[in-house]
Amino acid sequence: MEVEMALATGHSIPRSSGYLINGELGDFANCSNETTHRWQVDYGKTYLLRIVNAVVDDELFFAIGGHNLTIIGVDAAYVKPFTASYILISPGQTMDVLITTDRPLGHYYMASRQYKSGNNAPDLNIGSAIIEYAGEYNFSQSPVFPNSLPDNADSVAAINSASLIRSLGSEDYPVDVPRDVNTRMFIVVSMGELCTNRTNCNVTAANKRAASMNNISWTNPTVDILKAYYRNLSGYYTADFPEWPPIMYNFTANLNDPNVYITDQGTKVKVLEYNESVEVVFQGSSIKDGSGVHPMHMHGYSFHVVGMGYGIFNNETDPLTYNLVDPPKVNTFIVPKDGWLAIRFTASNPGVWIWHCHLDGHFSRGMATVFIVKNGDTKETSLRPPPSNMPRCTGLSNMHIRNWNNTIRADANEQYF
Ligand SMILES: [Cu+2]
Repeated sequence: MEVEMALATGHSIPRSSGYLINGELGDFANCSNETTHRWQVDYGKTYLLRIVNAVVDDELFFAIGGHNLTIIGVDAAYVKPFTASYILISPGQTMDVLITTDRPLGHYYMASRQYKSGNNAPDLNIGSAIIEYAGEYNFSQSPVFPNSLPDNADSVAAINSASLIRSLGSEDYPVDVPRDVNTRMFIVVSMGELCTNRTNCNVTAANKRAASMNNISWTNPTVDILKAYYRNLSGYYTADFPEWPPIMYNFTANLNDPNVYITDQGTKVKVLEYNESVEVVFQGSSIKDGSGVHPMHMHGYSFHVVGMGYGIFNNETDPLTYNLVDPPKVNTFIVPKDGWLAIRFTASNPGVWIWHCHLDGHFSRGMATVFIVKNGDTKETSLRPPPSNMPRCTGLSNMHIRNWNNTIRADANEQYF
């Protein structure tokens, strides 16, 4: 309810009371140190940790007292192993991490802390769990805390961590990053203000905070796009998502100019041919004091991160720095605060796929769009039709699917196909 009210009124979504590790707040929360998650390990072994950031609206730093982390996989793909004293992990991102239990017998904290990239106050909560070595020993001190856990606002630590990720890119596991690009898009991800009518934008009371891509704030249609597309139903979306922002401006300046912050609502999609190779450069923006990272997440695909940098993307010099040798292949990656991210993918998975910032406070306000990828020429390269026994959503007449402003857009018992 609080979230719905915040979205309806344009305020920030409320914060949770703390960060959990395997369901427990841990020793640094006031109420719960008796139930802190504990994990017993044997000395001299190597353990695999599968870590997912399931936090709704925050990037996290994560570290383990006294132990290094060896990162071997990201988003279910192997990476060149690298060792670090902490990681940055985005909402929705997954990491496979090895730790070796070669420290003195004792107790060690694993701990997570928010990476605060925006201009709001940091969340000082720490989520923690305890690793306990098995065996006979006297241990009376507090568990060892990871001093390597970066401070909340340490953007250098955050971007350094993200930039260490590389795909295997070896002879046995070559990269399949597109070298020739058919379609290029430049998408500015920004905060903004929504008008009830773009021609009447100076009615301040009617304005609402929005998040957008190329000044389009995504609006859910009343009929799902997958259904509308494959059944040729018109009127539910338009295929005119812009490849560029409406105007170019000083993206990293905190401008307060309606020409750049006014945002349209729309259900605008980008249509791609089967197997088209696509490059998208996401440019972060500071307008409306909205600078911060955006963990961009794509459904239906993993994409290659070919470049990342601070400032405004330069389309002549920055492509010269692209990594086409061992770019990470992931489905979520951050656009740095006041920076840019360049990704490439081949549109080989037909269907209707949403792209969105994985911070729910931004996603809910419209930082999303949809790619429709057309079928190929063969049955194997085409989306299969829905099965004849596709269940209908019945008996859920009390459930509604809601728009961002809390109005009801559809009943959940509407048949999907
Ligand atoms: Cu975002």
